[in-house]
This record gives sequence, structure tokens and C-alpha cells, in this order.
Amino acid sequence: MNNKVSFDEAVNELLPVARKEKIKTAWDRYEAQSPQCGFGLLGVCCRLCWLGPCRIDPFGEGATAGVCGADAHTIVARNLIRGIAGGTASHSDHGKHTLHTLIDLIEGKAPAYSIKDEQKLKNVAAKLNIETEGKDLMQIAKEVAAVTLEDYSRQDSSVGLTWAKQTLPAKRVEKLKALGAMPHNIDAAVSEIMARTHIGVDADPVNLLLGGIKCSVADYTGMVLATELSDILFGTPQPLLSSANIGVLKENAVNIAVNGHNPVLSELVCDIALEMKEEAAKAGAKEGVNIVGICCTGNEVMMRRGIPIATNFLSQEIPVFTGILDAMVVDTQCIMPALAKVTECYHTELITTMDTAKIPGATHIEFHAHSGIESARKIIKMAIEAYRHRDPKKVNLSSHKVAAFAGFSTEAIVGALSKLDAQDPLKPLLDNIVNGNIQGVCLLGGCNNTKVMHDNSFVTIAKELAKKNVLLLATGCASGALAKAGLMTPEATNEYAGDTLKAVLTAIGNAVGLQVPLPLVLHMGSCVDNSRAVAVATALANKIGVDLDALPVVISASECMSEKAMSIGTWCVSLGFPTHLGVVPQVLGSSIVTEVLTDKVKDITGGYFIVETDPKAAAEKLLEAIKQRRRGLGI
Ligand code: SF4
Ligand code: MSK
Repeated sequence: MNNKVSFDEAVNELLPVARKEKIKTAWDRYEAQSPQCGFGLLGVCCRLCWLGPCRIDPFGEGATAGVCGADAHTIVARNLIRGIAGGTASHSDHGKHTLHTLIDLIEGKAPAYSIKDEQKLKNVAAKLNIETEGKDLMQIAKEVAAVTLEDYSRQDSSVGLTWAKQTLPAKRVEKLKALGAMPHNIDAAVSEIMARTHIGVDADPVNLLLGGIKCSVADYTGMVLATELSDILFGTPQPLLSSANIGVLKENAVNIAVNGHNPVLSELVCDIALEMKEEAAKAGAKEGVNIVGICCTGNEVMMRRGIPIATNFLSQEIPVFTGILDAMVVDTQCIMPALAKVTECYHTELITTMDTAKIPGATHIEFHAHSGIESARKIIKMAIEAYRHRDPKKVNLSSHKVAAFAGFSTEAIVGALSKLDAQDPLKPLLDNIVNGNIQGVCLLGGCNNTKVMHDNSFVTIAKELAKKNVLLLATGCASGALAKAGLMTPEATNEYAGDTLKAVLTAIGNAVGLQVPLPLVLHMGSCVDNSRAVAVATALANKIGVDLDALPVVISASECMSEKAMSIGTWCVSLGFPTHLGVVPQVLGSSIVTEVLTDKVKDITGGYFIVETDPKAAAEKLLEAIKQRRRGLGI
């Protein structure tokens, strides 16, 4: 097999180490799966009941319906929206966990936590129409929690989700309501999908897809509340300098990687690591405890604390092959079960922490908000102990490490713009979009996928769009890729940005006192933080009195893979954005579903999917979508 699987040279260099040790990684397992099932790739395989599994012959020569009579269109649509429900459940579970941590704090059951950003709490309360005047912080928090809880429990289906209604432009909310796509309860939206996709319920592919649109709005809601409540509890990110890639592991420190999505645990691990420096030193680790991030937990702690990010989703096994990763602590989502087998060959401890996310072969240290400090201590002690058992023969240091700026929350972006216009911070951004200095905005998000070269599509698309003066935002594993590629630096702006984009980023950089341009790609956070990009777009749309589908804003998930990416991609389309997928979605078995997603949906939401696996061609299509939107606005 080819050793060059990634744009990231650290991965290409460490992969042969695994091969030499005969350890399988995601790339080997992908090869063992190839060729992948053609029925599955087209989405025409159904396993919803035990009459099946049924599959439809895509060439029309064999079965044209399952035992129950469901045809390819029904099967493809059902499979897709079940994926959207899975993604929605994941994000809303994350949001719920954060909400319950806030509730525990209010009730005095989570002594390790506090309200780190009081102003954010007040701003969120105001957004949710909660009166703050004369109330103390805990009372405001209690009311915010109650309103949020209602979005998970409301039974009156005539009332829409508060968080969605209060954070999206009014015109969009009306459009979603008119479509019957404004859910009343996040959990109900998920269970509705499960119910309507049971054998013998909804067989109309278009109706099923409308159900998917409705569920995706619940997904957006789970994400925005997760982001906002995390900011209240852990602080709203502000720009900071950090670093990226596997070289962030330190030979003389106890290295702990935090992997997954949920900052509730990782924030405490970071706090306690500082306290346990001496203990690590006693074990011989002169530089104490070094926390690094992987995937979206990595993005969370990078955004708020400047913790360096080691790598992203697809390469999460790779840091183990350095032989100096002492523990990997995982919470939830996008954690490969394979880590147990990989860490078994090294001294590295794999530690699971959530009762809904265990991995055979890992050590489980149960984590709860009320006893979080003890769990964090136990985890770090385990890592220190593992450090003592490093095998010098297995050490393969990586020198790949680059600087990366992170922390571009909505507030941070508005704050930077306010240095140009204190009265009307959005005006400079808007003016530069109108005069064409900034052609449009592209949010690069989503996962990695073995079907395309690791990290390559993100980097190619970013460079192509930057050249054409498109402002770039990034979240999730796209952020990890772009940080590792050195594109979150002022130097990258100087090297790759088109002249007018460079001038704008330089003007803002100077205005905030950096004396260098802002980075080429602004790191907005983890996958739930896609909601931050919506906040910027909503503010722009509200300012000029248009809906989101009028803005020259596009989305690209060029290496997508997870159900969460399906639900995010769908809400991007539901909110009106042209949304690129760089991996072919498993829907081609139905001409109706394919046509709705890539074309017909435009008529109802304004958004649509662009499917393009060639990153250069994708950049061109995204640019064309931006130009179309500009023409629509008459600019
Ligand atoms: Fe087959 Fe219909 Fe059962 Fe699906 S729901 S497995 S198509 S019988
Ligand atoms: S971790 S959902 S691989 S972005 Fe958020 Fe990365 Fe995709 Fe998971």
C-alpha cells in the first residue's frame, strides 16, 4: 500500500512505523474493506426489518422492491434521514450534557465548575428574551437552563424551538415554519424520524426528505445551545497563538491526548494537569504534564486555552506510534475503537470516561460533573505511571509542528472588527463584501475520509478560494487539517491570499495591534461550533434585511463521513447555503433523492448540495455559487 496517504507529512512518516510493527491503521482496514459494497454505496440496501435484508438492483435487472414493496427511492430516503437523526441525537446529547453540567452547577452539585463568562450568560439570556435586570447570575443561569430544557421537553407541537427561533433570521424561521420544518422538541424530532422510517410507515421519498430537513433544524439547535452553554461555563474563545501537529508531543513530559468532543471533562483535565506538575517531575518528566488535543475535544481546548492540537480524526491512531504518548483520554463521538488494539502494542493507556462510550480493552474511569476532579486526578496519575513504562526502543519523535492561531469566536470576530468601526462593527466586513474586496465567505468543516487523501481536499480548496479573495472560516476536523498545514497563520495570508483579501486581513490585523494580517483561515472551533458561523451570517443577513440564502456564504465538507456531518450538511442546506460534499453521499441509488438534494431543494430552502470529489473543481463550483449570490444581491 501507498505510504503517502496524507497531505500531512507527519502521518506519512509515522505510518511505516505501524506497518513495521504490523499494526493495522484506518488505511489498512479501508483496504481490507475494498471494494466496498456497491449496494451500500448507492444507499439501496435496507435492513430495517427481518423480512430483509433487501436490496434493489441498481441496473433494473433484478429486484426493484424489497419484500414489503419499498422501492429504491423509499429505501435511500429512509437510510439518509436515519443518518440525520443519528447526527442530531449525537449533537443534542452533547448539548444536553453541557446543559446538565450547568444545572448541576446551579444546584451546587458541580463544585469544579463555575460561570466563566458572565457577560456571555447575560447576552444569551437577552437573546432568549429572558429579563436580566435585578437578577443575580445564578437566577439568570437557572432561567437560561429552564428555557433550554424546554427545547428538549416541550409537548406543544405548535410552538417552535426557542433556540432556533431566537438565533436565526426571522425570515428563515418563517420559511421553516411554512415548510412544517420547525420542530417543537429536539428529542421528538429524532424519535419522529425513527418512527416514520419503521417498516410500513412513510414511503414517500420527498416527504421523508422534508422530515430530514425538520430534524436537521433540531440538529442545528442542539449545536448552537451546546456552543453557547460551553462558552458560559468555560469562557468564550478569544484569539490566541497555539501550535499543531504531532511534534507538539514532548519527549520530557507526560503526554496526554484528549480526544472526542465534550469539553466538560477535558477542561478539568487541563486544570488538574497544572496542579500535578510536581508529581510528573518526580516520575522524571521535567516538563510536567503536556496536554494535547485530537479531533473536536482538541478544537475545544485549543480555542479556549491554546492547548496544541496533535492531529484530527483519521490520523487519531498515529500519535501512539511516536512511543511518547502516555495516555489518550476519550469522551464521545468519532473515537475509533481500533485505538484499543493500537495502544495495546505500546505503553499508552487508553481511558474511556463516559458510560455511553466504552471500548473493550480500554480502562474505564467514570466521569461525572459532581466528582470530576477525582476522575481527572486518577486519569493523570495513570498517565504518569504509564510514562515510567515508556519503551525507548519504540520512540519515534516527530518534528512536525507549526504555529496556529485559534479562538475566532463570533464575539472575537466582531471584537476585531469593532477596532475598525466601534459603532457599527459589521459595517467594515459588509463594505468589503459589497465592494468585492472579499468575494464571499466559505466555512470549511467536517471530517476526514479514507476515500480521499487525508487533509488534502481541505488544503487545496482553502488555497484556491483564498487566491480568489474568499474569507475562510474553519471548524471540526477541517480546522485540524488547516492548522497542521500552516494555514492558520499571518504568513499563510501573505503567501496565499488574493491581494484584496490580504489587504482586508492586514487592515484588521493592524487595527487589533498585531502588526501582521489575521490568519488566512479563522479557526472557529469544533463541529458544534459551526453554529458560530451561522451567528456571523445571521448578523450580516439581519443587518441588510435579507434571509441567509441571499448571502455569498458557502459551506464545504470536502472529507465528510459521519452521521453528524449528514445532519450538519442538511441544516446548512435547510438554512439556505450552497453546501459542498467532497465524498459521494450514499444516495445515488435514487434519482429522486439525488435530484431533490442537488437541485429541487433550492426551490424550498434556497440551499442545495454540490457533490464534487475533485477539490480544485469543487473550489470553482463554490466560487461560482458565491458569484451567483453576489449577482442576486446586485453586487
Ligand atoms: Fe426489506 Fe421492507 Fe424490511 Fe426494508 S423494511 S428490510 S425493504 S421488507
Ligand atoms: S470530530 S464529526 S470527524 S469533524 Fe468533530 Fe471530526 Fe467529523 Fe468527528
